[in-house]
Amino acid sequence: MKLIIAIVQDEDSGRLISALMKEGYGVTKLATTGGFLRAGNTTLLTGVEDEKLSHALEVVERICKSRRQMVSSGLTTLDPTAMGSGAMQTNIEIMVGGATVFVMDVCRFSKF
Ligand code: 2BA
Repeated sequence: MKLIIAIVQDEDSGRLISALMKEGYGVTKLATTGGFLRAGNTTLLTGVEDEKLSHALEVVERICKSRRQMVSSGLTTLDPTAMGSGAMQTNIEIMVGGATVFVMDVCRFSKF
């Protein structure tokens, strides 16, 4: 058995949960926060039999879209040592998603 840990954008999470459950997978949703953007994202836990892993990952790949996002490089202006140094706050474009996925071996699965 494998545990899929999929970090996805909030916008995709509802459709992904529905699609996974429709295909018969169990899903647990966690509200998480990305370290870089400090913004909310969603982490889904899905335990799957080894032979279903590829199919489950195909569902994740089909649903989760990458999106361009503008972020402020405002850290420079929050840095007090930068005050008066002429440091400018600029916007940079990054690509977020579709999904960041970790697959782990499950040594034991129990329901009590
Ligand atoms: P965040 O850490 O908020 O990152 C959001 C997006 O910001 C990333 O999208 C990436 O495009 C960009 N980014 C992250 N760190 C950067 C940096 N040092 N410089 C420039 N741009 C940077 P994704 O790569 O699609 O990641 C989406 C979310 O997945 C991340 O949100 C984080 O919550 C998670 N994630 C990504 N890689 C991870 C890893 N190796 N371990 C744990 N979580 C991870």
